[in-house]
Amino acid sequence: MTGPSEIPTQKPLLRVLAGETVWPPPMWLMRQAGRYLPEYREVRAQAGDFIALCTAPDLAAEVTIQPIRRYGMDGAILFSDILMVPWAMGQSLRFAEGEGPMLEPLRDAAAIARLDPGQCVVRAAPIFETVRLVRAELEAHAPRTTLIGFAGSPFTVACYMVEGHGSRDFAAARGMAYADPALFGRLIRTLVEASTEYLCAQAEAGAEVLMLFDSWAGLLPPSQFRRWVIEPTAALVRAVRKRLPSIPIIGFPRLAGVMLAEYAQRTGVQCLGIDTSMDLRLAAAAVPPGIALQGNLDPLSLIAGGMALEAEARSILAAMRGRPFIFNLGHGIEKVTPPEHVAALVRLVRTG
Ligand code: 1CP
Repeated sequence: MTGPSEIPTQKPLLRVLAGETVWPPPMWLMRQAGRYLPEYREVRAQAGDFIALCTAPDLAAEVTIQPIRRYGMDGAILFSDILMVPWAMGQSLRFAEGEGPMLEPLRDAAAIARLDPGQCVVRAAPIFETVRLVRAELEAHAPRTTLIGFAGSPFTVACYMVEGHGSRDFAAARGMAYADPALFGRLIRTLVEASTEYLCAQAEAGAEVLMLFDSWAGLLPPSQFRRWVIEPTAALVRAVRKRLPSIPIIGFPRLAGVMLAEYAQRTGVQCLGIDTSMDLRLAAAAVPPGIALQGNLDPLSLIAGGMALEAEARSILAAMRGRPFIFNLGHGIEKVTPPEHVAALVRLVRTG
């Protein structure tokens, strides 16, 4: 006899994260809710600024669901941003139109000491309400779609916090890591602490999977990668698992290159997000077989569409057949992407 706890989950994305091969593979796209969708632009205009949108549960839930309604994706990613953690710890943040995020840069011990990690889940309460609303909506109307919560990894979030804005090389942040590793380490530990609470609160509100975005991991040489990416990520995964032993976690150490294998072995994640630059067959050979892979279509091929898109998508499917795999992009969708190209990609992947 099979008791209720032994009935396998039917959601394809959760099956893959449990180590099963599901074919055709489940799919979703990084930044699938966003400006390439006219229905998103409409809600965005209603909300006013970006932080207002992230902290208005009805509106944030609506934009989270939009790509599910349009394409029936297997994963719905919470609509929020990795910089909402610094914001919730009290660092000033604004999203300037056309310029990206602007934070009051943290450059010394006093500024880092002013952060309030205990405040994070208090100020982020509207985000957890969004998670509750989305989960209820998915259960009612898209029961096969898995809700993914997320945070930035400590290193990538620290990059923005120290630098104050996006950058090609995050020289101020990486400079601090060399010149004053004790201070940079304090910031990283603060982020591990706040992000643990923030991710657990998302899971407790209904997120079924958690993803860690480490967009700038690839800037680091190996010794620094171990210290600022692998160790803090492993600490974060351990702390989350202590509270939620079975929550699947996807790590995305973008441009990690040859460090991918060590990241897979030492952080404790169930799935690796693979960026556009990585050969999927090499990634598969480098990581333990129980770890699922996710990726890695070039977002530019999705803008082009047609034969270029078809060739790229088919080569990914061929490389990953027979393996636990989630189809995704290798980086976020671009805002000039034609929505009908996304529809064509979904049809292609769904027919295997
Ligand atoms: O006005 C707008 O519409 C703002 C554009 C925008 C959007 C749609 C930003 C500003 N953030 C987001 C949402 C977002 N960001 C999501 C949610 C949903 C989804 O995936 O559908 C997620 C997961 C993120 C994650 C994020 N934010 C990352 C990691 C992934 C990546 O792209 O590398 C990073 C680095 C950020 C910072 C950020 N937020 C926004 C921008 C333009 C940036 C990049 C800044 C830069 O470095 O130049």
